[in-house]
Amino acid sequence: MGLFDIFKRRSKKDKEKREQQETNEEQENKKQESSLNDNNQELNNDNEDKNDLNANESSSGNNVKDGNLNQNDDSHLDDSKSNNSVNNDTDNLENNDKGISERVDNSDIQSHPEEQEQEQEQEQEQEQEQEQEQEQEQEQEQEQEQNSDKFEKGLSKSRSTFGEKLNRLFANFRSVDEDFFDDLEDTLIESDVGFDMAVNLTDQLREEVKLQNAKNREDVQNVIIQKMIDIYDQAGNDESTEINMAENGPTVILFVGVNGVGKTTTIGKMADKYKNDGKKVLLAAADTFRAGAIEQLDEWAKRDQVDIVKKTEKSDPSAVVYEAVHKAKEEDYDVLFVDTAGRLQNKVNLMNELSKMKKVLTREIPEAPHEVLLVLDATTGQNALNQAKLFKETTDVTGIILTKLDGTAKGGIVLAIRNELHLPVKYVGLGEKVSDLSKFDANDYVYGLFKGLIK
Ligand SMILES: Nc1nc2c(ncn2[C@@H]2O[C@H](COP(=O)(O)OP(=O)(O)O)[C@@H](O)[C@H]2O)c(=O)[nH]1
Ligand SMILES: [Mg+2]
Repeated sequence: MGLFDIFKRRSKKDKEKREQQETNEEQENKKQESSLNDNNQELNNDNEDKNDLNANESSSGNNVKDGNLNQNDDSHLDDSKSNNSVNNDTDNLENNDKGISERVDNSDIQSHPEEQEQEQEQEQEQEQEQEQEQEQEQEQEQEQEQNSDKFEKGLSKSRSTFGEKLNRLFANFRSVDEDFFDDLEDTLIESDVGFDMAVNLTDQLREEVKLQNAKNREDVQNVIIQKMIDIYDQAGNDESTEINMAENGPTVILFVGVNGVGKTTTIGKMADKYKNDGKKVLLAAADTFRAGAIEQLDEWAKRDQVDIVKKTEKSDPSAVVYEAVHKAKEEDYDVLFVDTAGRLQNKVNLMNELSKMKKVLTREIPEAPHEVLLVLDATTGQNALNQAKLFKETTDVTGIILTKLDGTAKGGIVLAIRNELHLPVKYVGLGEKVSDLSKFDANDYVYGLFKGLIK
């Protein structure tokens, strides 16, 4: 089954879920209304009961039984007083009711006190265990929700604009003519799916629309969305978004990319994640070009409470890497993150610098680096793609980290990366805070982009 079909099913399920939620809410409202009515009735009944009780009490003499009764009454009077949240008559009356039934239970307890106590203790323990389990489950659910909420919020700008643009295009649809395909091409280019892809895609769509003889708006829209998703799906075959971890010894992850894209920030965020997963993390400040860059990574190391290897400004980056990988091996670190400088003024320089670092790494750990993550700033659109091509030519990039997705309306870049670079996006940056980094789920993202358009 193709991705488009999966998305179609998902879209249908989402719709059903929404409708179900709405009916549930309606039912809940109705229930609340009727229980309010019930409560009122109970209130009346209880008042009658209470009157009866009072009548009984006053009519009987001052015997021992009555003494108990009064004591009990006093104690649950105190109970209800101490319970701050009890502030309406209904609740008070219910408490009184409970008091009365407790009193009946008490007489049972007196006949087999030890057995009852044991049973009660066991019950309490079980209840506590159940409560704990429920709390844990709730926490997990909340965490998941928060994560996808953050993802949703961070991406809402991309989604609305990409979706809106396509929507506008379809809304203006008159007929399948050259003007329509010109508009489609413009829309795709504006959304940063990449120039080549925009042109290719439009050509393929022209064919497909003809082939399927789509004429009305809905048919054409469906053909186009399906084709885009299919192309995206095919381009992403055997892409893994997992970070490749070493089987033994330290995993070395090299971060490359031009200045200002967010390498140092991403290392700070990722180090925190791995540290919280119980990993022993080491940072290497191999961007020695500016003192500020070393200080910035040092700040993150302090904040994340992880170790760092650094030297003075302008020292040889490979010397920093050497010291770091040595330390990582000797002292059993799990992960080593290497921050690098992103000077691009000369491709040969860049290539030399990166290959020197790699040589130093492989001498200590033959499989290292286990990942070379290229950091790209999503707000720079087509520019980011050009950078990516250059880095791909100079070094073996294994994955992409796409930052600043919170600040861009150009979500189409994700399609372009997959179609033109054939590199998996592994993480996305959704803000400047330590928690603003999410694992990337490509299908979730693309589903989000097209969600409103799938018919
Ligand atoms: N809004 C936003 N800002 C980011 C993100 N990632 C990094 N930044 C900011 O981008 C700027 C450059 O980041 P930095 O890590 O120094 O880039 P580097 O030169 O590649 O190391 C800093 O101000 C970061 O706070 C992100 O995902 N969203
Ligand atoms: Mg930096």
